[in-house]
Amino acid sequence: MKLLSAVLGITLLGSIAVQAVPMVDGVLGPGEYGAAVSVQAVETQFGDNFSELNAAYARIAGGHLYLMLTGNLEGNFNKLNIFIDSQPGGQNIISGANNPPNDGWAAAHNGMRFDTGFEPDYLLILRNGAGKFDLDYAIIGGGATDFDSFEDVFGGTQEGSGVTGPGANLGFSFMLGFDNSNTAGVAGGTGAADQAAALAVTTGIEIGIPLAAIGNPAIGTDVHISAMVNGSNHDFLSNQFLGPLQPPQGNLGGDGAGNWTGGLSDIDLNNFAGQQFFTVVIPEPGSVLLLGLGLLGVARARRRVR
Ligand SMILES: [Ca+2]
Ligand SMILES: [Ca+2]
Ligand SMILES: [Ca+2]
Ligand SMILES: [Ca+2]
Repeated sequence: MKLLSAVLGITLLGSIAVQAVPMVDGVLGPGEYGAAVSVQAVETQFGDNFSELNAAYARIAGGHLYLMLTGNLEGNFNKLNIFIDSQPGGQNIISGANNPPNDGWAAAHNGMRFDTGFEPDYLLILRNGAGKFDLDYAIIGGGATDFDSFEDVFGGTQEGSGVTGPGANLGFSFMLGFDNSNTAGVAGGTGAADQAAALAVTTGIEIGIPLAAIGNPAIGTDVHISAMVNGSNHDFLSNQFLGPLQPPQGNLGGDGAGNWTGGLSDIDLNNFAGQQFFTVVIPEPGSVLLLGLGLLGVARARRRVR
């Protein structure tokens, strides 16, 4: 029984090391997430410590997808756009006509093409400035009212944490935290990022997204996510994407070469090396418990051998 007790102890420690659910406060806390699911590969040309995406962390727990993107978002209403591919179908090429009109995103994105295999179904838009932080949620390919806009989530400040009320159109509530204090991470430029520095950043944007808001993806589903910093009119892409662009790489702008063209119709992410999305797998419910039972099974087998 000694070995069994020891294994039980280890299993218990393992359960304690991973918290039940992350605290959505904009800080990558101990035990909240596992290893990064994506790390920045290129320095930022959109403002060092103003607009940079250092790394992404994800966790499925309590009916939510928790997402932590370490870095900064400039308080000039630059957009952090998070496209989520969690259902069959979707728009590999964004349509300017067949989308909700919120924040003017669809008209500006008309014709933008994602990497082959990435067909987003949902979009979150995050932005801050003038003493407030706003969040938009939209169904890609949805009708005129298939979105909700949540203004001033933190109640009069650009940083903090809060929970939105249920959306007036679609009824979902989102948890949101923003800590913009990072002064390290990737440097300014267009060269290769210092990935160790990127992984050392523990502050930024943290979101709790109800799984129901992304169509309740089935167990075992690969949810693909493409996050990027865009200009304040959705029409000038930075070089800060997760999954990352590859160095050397400057801002994409509207034409992929850093020029403003008034829209993103010339952007085709297939023309840029690597996948500008990352993957989160929907786990079995109670997989931590199953891991514990598995360890017990191993312990019992070992006892029989002895
Ligand atoms: Ca946290
Ligand atoms: Ca930096
Ligand atoms: Ca899809
Ligand atoms: Ca690509």
